[in-house]
Amino acid sequence: MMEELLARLSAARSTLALTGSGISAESGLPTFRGTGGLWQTHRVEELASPKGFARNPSLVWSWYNERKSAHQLARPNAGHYALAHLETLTRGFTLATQNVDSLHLRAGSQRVLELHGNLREARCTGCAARRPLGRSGLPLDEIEHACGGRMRPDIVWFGESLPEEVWEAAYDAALRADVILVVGTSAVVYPAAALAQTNAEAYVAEINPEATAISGRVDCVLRGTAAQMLPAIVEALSS
Ligand code: BV8
Repeated sequence: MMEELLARLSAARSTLALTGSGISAESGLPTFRGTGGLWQTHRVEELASPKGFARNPSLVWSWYNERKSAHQLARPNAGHYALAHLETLTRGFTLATQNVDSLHLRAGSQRVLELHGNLREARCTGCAARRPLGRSGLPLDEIEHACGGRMRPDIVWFGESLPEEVWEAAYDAALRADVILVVGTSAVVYPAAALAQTNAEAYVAEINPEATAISGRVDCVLRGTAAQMLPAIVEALSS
């Protein structure tokens, strides 16, 4: 399995990596659906949705402020750094992440598409105002905006479309990819999960300690963690 993946990566004119919360697990950040995941400990439909925000903006911001503080304390792990290194070793590399923790950027990845937004900024629901988030997010007494709108996390919630230019770039990268690495995602959230299945010609490799919704449809399964497998791939390509 690994040999063929290495050969394909070396020969690839274009490579796409699609990541999910699993790549940040070894940085100490909880995933969504795993044991102890955010969806186990929180009623996410109330928190990560436009309706939930409209109903109780302070509760939603308290949750995102908690996550923002955790992101600040977390550090990129060997998996994040390996993808940043892989970008320099392969041609036409694009990283599309579902994560909002900015750890890929902090690890030095350059071409990063944040499919579900990020927790670096808040934006107003009523006008074009945006503002950076502090280390612990947004003070709850600053949610209401002067225009009458509310500051919300710059995140894509369920039922919301992904940022058009980001989605177009990711979809185009998937169509061009000779190799698609799918790392640390349960592949249940669309349209992000579709990126792994859009291009029948691509060689798709999944890196995940557990089986996922697409394990039966990929060309290569590396059953291990991101911080184990990705450095091994980069090591082999660099030698
Ligand atoms: C959309 C942001 C068009 C918030 C998230 C009905 C109405 C409307 C839409 C839908 C509908 N029915 C279905 C849909 C589509 C819906 C969807 O996909 N629903 C699913 C749940 C069925 N999608 C949407 O709504 C999207 N928008 O479709 O727009 C539209 C518009 C209007 C009307 C109709 C359509 C928007 C999706 C974005 C939602 N936002 N989060 C936040 O972060 O707070 S989703 C959330 O799930 C996160 O973004 C997360 O990244 C994403 C995916 O989860 P994963 O990252 O995969 O995490 P998970 O815990 O699931 O898995 C972790 C994996 O890591 C596991 O496999 C585990 O084994 C592995 N792992 C663990 N440790 C490690 C590891 N791997 C490697 N190493 C390790 N150490």
